[in-house]
Order: sequence, then C-alpha cells, then structure tokens
Amino acid sequence: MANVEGTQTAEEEIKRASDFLRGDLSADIENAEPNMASTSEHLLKFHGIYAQDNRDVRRERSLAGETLDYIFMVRVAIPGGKLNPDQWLALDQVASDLADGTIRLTTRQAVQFHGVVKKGLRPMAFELDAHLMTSFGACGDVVRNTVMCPDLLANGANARLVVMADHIARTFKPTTRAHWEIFVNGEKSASSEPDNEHDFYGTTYLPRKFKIAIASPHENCVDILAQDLGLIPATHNELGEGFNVVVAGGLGRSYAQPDTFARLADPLTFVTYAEVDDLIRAVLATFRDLGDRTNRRRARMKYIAADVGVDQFRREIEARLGHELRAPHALKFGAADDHLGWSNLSDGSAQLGIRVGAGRVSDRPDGKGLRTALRVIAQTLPVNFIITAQQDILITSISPNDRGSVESILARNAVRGVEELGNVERSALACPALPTCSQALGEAERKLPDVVALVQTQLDANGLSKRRLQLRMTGCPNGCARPAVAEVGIVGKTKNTYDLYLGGGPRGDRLASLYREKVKIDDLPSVLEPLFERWKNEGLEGEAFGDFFNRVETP
Ligand code: SRM
Ligand code: SF4
Repeated sequence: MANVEGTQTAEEEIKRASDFLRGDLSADIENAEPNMASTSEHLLKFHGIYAQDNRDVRRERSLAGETLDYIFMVRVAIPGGKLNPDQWLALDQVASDLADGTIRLTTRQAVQFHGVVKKGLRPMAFELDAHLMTSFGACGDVVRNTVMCPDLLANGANARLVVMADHIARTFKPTTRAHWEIFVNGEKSASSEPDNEHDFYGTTYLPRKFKIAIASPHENCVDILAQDLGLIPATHNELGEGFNVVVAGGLGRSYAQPDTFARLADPLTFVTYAEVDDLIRAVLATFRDLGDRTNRRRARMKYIAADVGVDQFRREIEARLGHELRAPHALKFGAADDHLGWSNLSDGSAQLGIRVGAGRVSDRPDGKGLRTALRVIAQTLPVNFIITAQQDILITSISPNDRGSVESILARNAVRGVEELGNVERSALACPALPTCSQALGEAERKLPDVVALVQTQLDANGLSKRRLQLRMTGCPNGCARPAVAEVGIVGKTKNTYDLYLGGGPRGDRLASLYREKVKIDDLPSVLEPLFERWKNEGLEGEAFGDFFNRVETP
C-alpha cells in the first residue's frame, strides 16, 4: 500500500527543511517581535509550545488598530502524571514567574502554562530542564505524553509496569538535540553531523500526533479506546505477563470536514514485555508510511484503519513487524474510577485524590486555594503527586502520621473534600477553550461551573442527586475533554450554542450519539429534564444514565 496521493501539506515541507526541528526558531525567539513567524509557529509545537493570543481582547485591539495580545501556551510532558515535590514546586514557581499564575492539569496527565510571553520561553525551558522535566515532544507530530492509570503505580504493581510510561516516553521521544540547543543552553551541537533521529520519525516525523495510554485491567480512567495505541496489562496462559493491545482510536472531528469522526480503538493482539517496543515501532512505522500527509484533518491513524479496514491495517503492521500477530483477546472494562478521596495503599502509605475543577490549579484572590495548599504540602511533607487523566491530582506516599497535616493544610486553604462535591461536579471535565485556544468556537472551562450547577439542579429536582453522571464539555469538536465517549457530551458549535451528545458509557467503551444540535446552555435543563424523568422511572437497578439512554433511545 502507498501513502495517500496528492500534494503534501506545507507543514510536511517545514518539517523536512527544519534540520530536525530547528528551522529559524533561534532567530525568531530573539527578535523584538512579540510573536513568531508562521513557519516557526509550526515547529514550536514540537517543542511543546503553542502560539496564541488572548481572544478576550482580540476584537477591541483590532478595532483600535493595535497588534494582538500575543501569548504562548507551554505544555510539559509528564509520563504517567508522576511528579516529585521538587518538580511540583518548580512548576508552581514557573506559574508565578513566567505564566498567568495558574497550573493547568490536562486530560493526558500533563501540565500547561498559559499567558507566557516570548521572552519567557527560554527561562521556562531552562527551569523545567533543571528539574528533569521538558515540554519537548508534548505537542507536535510525535508520540505524545504517555498516560497511565495511577492504580498501576501503587498497590504492589510489578516493577516493569511501574516504569512503563517512563520507558515509552524515553524510547519514543525524538532524539534531535534541537530543543536543548535552542531553548536550554543556547549552544549549537558540537558535532556538525545531522542528529541521529529515530528511523520511524525520519526527517518528516509522523503525519500527526500519536497517543499511547496504559490502562488498568479493572477500570478505564484513561479512556483507553480513545488512544492511537492502548496497552492493558494481562497474563497469557503460556507466555506470561504482557499487554493486550488496542489500536486506532481517536476522538477529534471537524465540522468543516464530514469525513472526520470519532472512533474507538480495536483489539490488535497480546504482546509480552519483551515484544512491546517492537510492536509500537511497527505501528508507528505503519502510521508514518500510510498516514495522510495531504490533509492534516485526516492525518490520524484511526483513518487508516477505517479506510483500509481492520484486517488490512493489521497486515500492514505485521509486514513492518516481520511476523504475524497473535489473535487479540476479548476485552471488558469496568467503570472509570476517579481515584478521589482517601485510600490506603499496600505499602502502608495513604493517597488522597483531590478534585481540580477543569484541571485549573489556582488560588482565590485572598491568596488561599488549592495552589497554595499543594505548595505547602510539597514544601513540608515527604509526599509525591500524580496528575490523573480526569484533570485531578493525587497526593501519594503520605505517611499515616501525616494524614492530619494534609487535611489541615487543605482545610486552611478552603480546598473541598470529595464528600463535599456534587456528583456531576465530581467527574465533570472541560477543555480550556476561550480565551486561549485558537480553535474554540465557544466557552468550556469558564462555563463549566454554571453548566454543572444547572444539570445537578435538574437531577436533584428528579430525586436523582445520589446518581453519578459523567459530563464533559468542549469548545469545539476536537474533543480535548473526550466528550465523544461521555454520558453527556456538550460540544461547542457556535459562540452560544452546543451540540449535545448522549449515551457514552461510564466505561469509555461506547461512543455517545448526537441528540440535539445547537442547544443554548440555558435550554439544557429543559432538554435533559424528560430524559432524567424517564431514567428515574424506567432505569434498571443501578443503571448508569449513559447505559439507560443507549438502551432506550438508540435504535
Ligand atoms: Fe487537544 C488541539 C488542549 C487532549 C484532540 N488541544 C488542542 C490545542 C493545542 C489547540 C490548538 O491546536 O491550537 C488545545 C490547547 C488549548 C489551550 O489553550 O490550552 C488543546 N487537548 C488539550 C488539553 C489541554 C485539554 C484539557 O482540558 O486538558 C489536553 C492536553 C493533552 C496533553 O496533555 O497532551 C488535550 N486533545 C486532547 C484529547 C484527549 C486525549 O488525548 O485523551 C483529544 C481527543 C483524542 C484525540 O486525539 O483524538 C484532543 N486537540 C485535539 C485535536 C483533534 C485532533 C484530531 O484528530 O483532529 C486538536 C486539533 C489539532 O490537533 O489540530 C487539539
Ligand atoms: Fe480548543 Fe477545541 Fe480542544 Fe477545547 S476541544 S481545547 S476548544 S481544540
């Protein structure tokens, strides 16, 4: 099979001509302009940096004939979301010194900083590097931050599994030194030889992003079927420990392009630990060779599988692997665990999961809040942190003697415990959307508290307060908060209206279907009310809303 024919996108040539992701970045960063040239903007993404402008002031500045308020978003890749206190304190400091004073936890267990100015990019990269973190490879046409269920890190998990996210991050990160030359130490590589980049990346890297996650076999907090490649720990009767592998999931869609769609990953095979790297390499090579480089909207791996069919896609992977794949195992998922609240781990330590509304770690104007609480905890107690794929944070490795100290620091800073949260609020997700995201058609993160309150009120009015409901909201159909697999997905369509998707599974194993188009937020209660009433009256014992909707409304 050949690559998709046609004229390749401009981005492909930018990559090819960039000398392994250098381009004119150094010169562009140093000049006096507040923004970057568009070629550099594309390359910047590989370095974890997005050129943005503050959209709240875009119109008034344009009308006044002023330049846009140029800012940058920096995404820090954190494999498995694991951070030690030194790293958390460095992120906290960077948020104050170089960004907008907030730390944004992402749906892929990474961290984003918003409102960074061009002059701050190098100091930020330097600080991150000093604390063994980097934004390099957090964005761009490469393997993105590897996500991992926190349960796999605790409770006596096997030693190979604990380091799996780090291993994948290290093994599949581009090897070019460009980032360190340009952003960290400013020195041109001593050698004039070209970098020895991975074969599967070559000079044009992947057609687009590639996402890997590792799920718990018991619950699906990482939305494993939304990934390009998912690993689920399993034991084979004859071969022992390894992973069931799923491939070719992805959720992004574009209104402008009807041939884009959300797709759940398919089971591919079982591999042992010894085989997993080669399999990932073969899948990456398949994507590299067959992915659509003529149209970035269709340049995800899911479209190869959808276009050529799962069997042919499998044969393509086998051809690059050099042997046949084993038959896949049937998979079954439990409902996602949010990991919130206290739990005792098998090593005798305790863990506390704290809800972070839309992942935004910040303080209130009076200086109290989650950001201060986490800083004090990191400064004073020997703990660690894990960011979850639900945009929340876990404080881990808490000595039983320190539980009281953790609780009093949180209480002093008015951080609410899980028992104080409403059930909708507890699991709701929202993407950043306005004012930073260039692709946002409507609000998400800023509107989430209102939406949660409206839906919770509606549930309460129907006597359903105690029922869980998974609500996810995004400012556009790219689906960054994964609304396409949610029980209730609210997806920006225009400035003030949203498409409403219903019936995803709490297990993340079913796509939601479009229920109503162009709903105004204020009209949400009246749209949901009859469905909630039916759920109450006709729902089976313990039946989740998504399952109920799917049973009664889907033909
Ligand atoms: Fe995303 C683009 C934010 C997870 C699908 N995503 C963006 C950008 C960079 C906008 C842009 O291209 O200019 C957003 C930055 C906005 C801002 O101001 O911060 C953005 N995506 C996010 C985050 C921060 C959402 C969040 O609330 O946490 C997540 C960061 C993940 C990370 O740490 O790496 C985030 N994005 C996702 C997910 C969910 C996931 O990976 O589990 C998806 C759906 C899964 C998938 O990839 O199919 C997702 N983001 C997209 C897409 C659509 C891709 C496609 O297939 O068409 C875009 C658009 C693009 O890449 O051009 C996008
Ligand atoms: Fe931006 Fe759309 Fe992603 Fe929200 S879903 S962050 S609006 S790209």
